[in-house]
Formats: sequence, structure tokens, C-alpha cells
Amino acid sequence: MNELQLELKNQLEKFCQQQIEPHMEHDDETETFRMEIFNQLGELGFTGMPLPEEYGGMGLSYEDFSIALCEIAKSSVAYAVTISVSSMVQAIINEFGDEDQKKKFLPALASGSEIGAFCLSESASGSDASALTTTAKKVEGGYVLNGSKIWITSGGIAKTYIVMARTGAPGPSGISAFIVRDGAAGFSFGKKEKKMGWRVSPTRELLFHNCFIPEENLLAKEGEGFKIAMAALEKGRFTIGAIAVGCAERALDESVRYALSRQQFKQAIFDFQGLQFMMADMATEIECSRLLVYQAARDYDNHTPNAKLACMAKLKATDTAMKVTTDAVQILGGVGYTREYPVERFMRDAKVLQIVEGTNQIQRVVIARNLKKEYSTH
Ligand code: COS
Repeated sequence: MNELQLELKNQLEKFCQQQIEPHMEHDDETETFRMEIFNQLGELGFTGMPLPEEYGGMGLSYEDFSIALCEIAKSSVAYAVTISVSSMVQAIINEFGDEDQKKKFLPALASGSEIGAFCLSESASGSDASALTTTAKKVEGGYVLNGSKIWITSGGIAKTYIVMARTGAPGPSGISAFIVRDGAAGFSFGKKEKKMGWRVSPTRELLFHNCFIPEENLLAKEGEGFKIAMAALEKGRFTIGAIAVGCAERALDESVRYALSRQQFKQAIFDFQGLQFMMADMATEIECSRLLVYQAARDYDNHTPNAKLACMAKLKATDTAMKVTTDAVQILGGVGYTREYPVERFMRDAKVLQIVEGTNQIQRVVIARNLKKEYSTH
């Protein structure tokens, strides 16, 4: 880690200890998202890290961003995910938006005064994203949206939504991307999901009923929406990996501390080799995941994006988070299963990391497709 990264990490560690950690048990129980925590993270610059400074961002690298997400996730996977998705929305607007769109929507997102949401999934199109059926019909001066979206992270608390909708023929080439603001007539929220984990981060259904979107809110051109979504997900995938590393690290930390202090059979349970091997494996898998995440991030920073590696980072890190958090509960035993210790929360939060931003089965599909392509061209 360079000096700046160490400073970011230390600053976040302090912030999380003082501002996030004290609320987590209560907020997880009551499903409370605190906008003031998000705002404060924004004041420190953490809600717009990779965005260029001219639009209010910090202009930092994806590697720096991954380190920050990992640190926040050690206290709260939910706030880390909120930042990750909101940053993905900023990246989309920055990469595919025109100057007016950038000036209009980016500063509030980067400063953390507003949250962004990414809206692709529908009830009948999850992994098969290009089968989506929400329509955007061209009318004078804009488009009219009809349909619904599900599983939308930050649904209800976000102000800016990137919505993928069909403007043309079936399949990926008929999809366009729109910027939709909270409060648009015909745009409302459906049910809030009751979830196993990520309970602090609201997940909602979005409903569009003859919702008019002005022409200037179309991103890029008609028919580019699927490529925009896929390109954004590539970055989103390794940032989810970074969050998974933080989640797993916290679980290991809790495990080692507990194992060193818990006495059974007149010795610390850490001294039993069966547990030592478990913790050694946990630590090794976490380091493998971290290296993959950092490498995938650096590839984006160096303008040599590698979709295969981004998927590998997401796959490895999130499977590791699930395994490590489950083992942490095992090491803590009975108390690990209770809410007295945070490991059961991290285990619940880890599960959906294997599902969001492309299930780990979809990551394998993309990895295998890339392998096939590489071998067919050699
Ligand atoms: N960047 C840019 N363009 C991309 C791309 C990427 N990473 N991935 C695919 N595309 C383009 C392809 O090049 C293709 O364009 P052309 O027809 O011009 O060649 C087009 O998009 C369609 O691609 P593809 O044929 O691979 O689409 P599929 O329908 O087979 O879908 C998967 C591919 C399965 C990988 C995709 O649907 C997917 O990622 N599904 C999971 C969705 C997801 O992650 N949902 C979570 C939402 S957020 S919680």
C-alpha cells in the first residue's frame, strides 16, 4: 500500500469505529439506513472516489477505491455496497453521458448528498438480463416508460436511477439506458424486500406507469443500453469482490481474537491444530482474493480492462467470504450463532455477494466464454 492508500485506510478505520460500528447491531435488527452516515462519508470524499475532480470526485484509482470499500465493509457491508453501486452510476454517466448530463447529475452523487441506483433486473430477467421487458416508447420530446424492476439496491433512498428499458427489438440491441429521477410522474416504489442480510441497505421494486422521461435523459444512443450495463457491471464486479474481502477479513479477525481468548481443556482454543488449520486456510484464501481484486482494479486503472479477471475476482472473493464467515461462526461456536457477536451478521451479509452483480454461475459463464475465445484465436 502506498502512503495515500494507508492514509485513506486509517481515516476510514477511525470513521467506521466511531460512526458506523456503534449502530450496526441495532440498525441491522431494525433495517435502518442512516443517510447522515452516507453524507459524512461523502464529506470525507468516499462517495465519489474514482470520479474525475472536475465533476466533484476525488480522481483516485480503482485500486484506491477497492482498499476503501474493503475497509468500510469490515464494519458494514451495507454502506460499502451503497457506495459501490452509487459509484457505478457515476461511472456510467461519466463514461457514456454528455457534458450536460455530467454537469447536472454527477456533483450531487460524488459529494454523497445523493445516492445512485442501477436498475437492470426484472422479475423474469435476472441472469438473462437481455430478456428484459420494461419498455421505453418514443414520444415527442422524450420516452414513456412502462414496466417494473426488482432487487434494486438503494431503491427508495436513491435520487438518480439508471434504468435499462427496451426501445427496440427483442435481445440486447433493443435496450437503451435512461437517467430517471426520483419524483418523476409515473415512477413509484413497490415492496421493500425482507432480506437475510444487507438489512441496512434497502432493496426495492420500482414501478413505471406511463412515466415520461425527457429526451436529454437518454444515455448515449438508443440500443446502447445493454453494452452500457455490461461495461458498468465489469467494474461493479471487482468492487463487490473488494467488499467481500473486507467482510471475510472481519470474520477472520473476530475468529483469531476469540480463539486466542477462549479457554477449553485448559488451553486457548487457538492452540488446537484443527482450528489453526482452519484459520490458516481462511487467511490464505483472503490474501488470494485480495490479490485478484487489486489486479483487476489495476487493469482498469491502466486502461487495460480485463473482464475475465474481474469475474474471477468477484467469484473467488465472494465464495471466500461465504466460506470464511461460515467458518468464523463455527470457530465461535454457540456464541457465533447469536447476535452477541457480529460474525453471524457477516455470514448473512456474505451470502448475497455470491448472487448480486451477476451470480457466481454467471461469472463462470463469462470466464469460460473468454477462455473459449482465447483458445479459438490461437
Ligand atoms: N462490455 C461491453 N459490451 C459487452 C460486454 C461488456 N462487458 N459484455 C457483452 N457485451 C456486448 C456484446 O459484445 C454483445 O454485443 P454485439 O452483439 O454487438 O457483439 C452484446 O453485449 C450482447 O452480449 P452477449 O451476447 O454476451 O449477451 P447475453 O445475452 O449472452 O448475456 C451475460 C451475457 C449472461 C454475461 C449477461 O446477461 C449477464 O452479465 N447477466 C447477468 C446480469 C447481472 O449481472 N445482473 C445483475 C444486475 S445488478 S445486481
